[in-house]
Amino acid sequence: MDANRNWEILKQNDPEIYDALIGEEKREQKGVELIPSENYTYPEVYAANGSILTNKYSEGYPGKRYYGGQEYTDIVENLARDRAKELFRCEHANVQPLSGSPMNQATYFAFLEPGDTVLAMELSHGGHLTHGAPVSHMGKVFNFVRYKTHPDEKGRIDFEELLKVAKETKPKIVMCGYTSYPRDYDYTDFKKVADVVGALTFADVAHIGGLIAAGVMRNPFDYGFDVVSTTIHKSLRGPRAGMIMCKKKYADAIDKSVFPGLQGGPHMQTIAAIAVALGKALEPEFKEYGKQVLANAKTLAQELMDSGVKLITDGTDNHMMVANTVQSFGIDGKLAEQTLDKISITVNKQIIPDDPNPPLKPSGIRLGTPAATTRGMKEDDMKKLGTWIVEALKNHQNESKLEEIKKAVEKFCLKFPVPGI
Ligand code: DSN
Repeated sequence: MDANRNWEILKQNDPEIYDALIGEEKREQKGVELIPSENYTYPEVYAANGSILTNKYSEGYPGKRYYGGQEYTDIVENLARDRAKELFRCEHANVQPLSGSPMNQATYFAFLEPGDTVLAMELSHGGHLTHGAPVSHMGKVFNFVRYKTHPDEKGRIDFEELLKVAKETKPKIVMCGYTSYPRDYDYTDFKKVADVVGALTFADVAHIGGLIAAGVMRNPFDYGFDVVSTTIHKSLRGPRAGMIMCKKKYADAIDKSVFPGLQGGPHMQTIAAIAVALGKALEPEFKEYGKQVLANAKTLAQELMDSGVKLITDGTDNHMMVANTVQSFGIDGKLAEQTLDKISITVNKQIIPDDPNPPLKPSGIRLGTPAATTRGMKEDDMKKLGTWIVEALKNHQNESKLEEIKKAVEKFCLKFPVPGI
């Protein structure tokens, strides 16, 4: 398959966009993405996502649409839903959310009235903006009571305290999920808290959806969770999109909340690409991929810690780690991100628990291994990346040293092709 097939038309007719795409292609190939929420998708996903389905309006659901001409869109959406159900062992899947934030918004509105209470994780401790951060619309509509991780005990959540808070605040939803928490959850504890106060259980597994699908991290449905949301473009390696899975008894509420509650016409080309990615995740190789993502994360975390880097929670159980760059190198996360950009290693600046610094100049960076693993990198490669990262951050003022490391990084990365390029 030639993923660039349609680019010739762009080259002829829109050279400015063509040049930007070529630039991005080169950037992705010569460096490496260590942002834990990013990945390199499959050539088949590019094909489906850039397909003729872009032309079609399909409001509604398979068999119940508001427009004619749905014989092929119904096939596509049913395949995506069935593959999601098989992969996550769930009773119902809605594959229409356009991305992560809308999937969570639709979930809240399926079960809550404005002002209702949700128990969710504090942003700086690893939660997401849509888990009630005051700057998000969700934080204005609902009453989020936000819990924190324990500062000294490897990120443990104090469930006795959580139960006390739940009894006081009577949430309708007990929520767990994260974007910068390097540990796994024991879903049993969240379920116990929710059961005591009669709340629904909702896990946002946006980051680790692929690792759950691969069977290498716990699946909230195995612990009786009611609703689980995930993005498709992170560890699942699919197109940019979200999906909501739930018990059958909540299917109607979720479906109505996504459409017509929040969204209009679904992006059928993306739903075709979701089906493709979920099909890939059902293949045995995906299990190996998941195992390697975790093994790579453990190795990179150990390499960094052995070099004296302070990691939040002192390690990782998943695909990501958060490093305190102020404590480790005396530089904020913004400067650390810019320094690593100079050596073609892409990470993102990151707030750390109760960060005294602002989000655009926080105290840390976040790193993860899903994308590097897709390129075929293994444990020894993680050790090399770890060494270059530490060397660069220690020498952030030495431009010639950074140039030297960049050359080594780019030579190394070119040995690992980006799928579809
Ligand atoms: N932007 C995603 C992430 O990087 O984790 C979540 O919003």
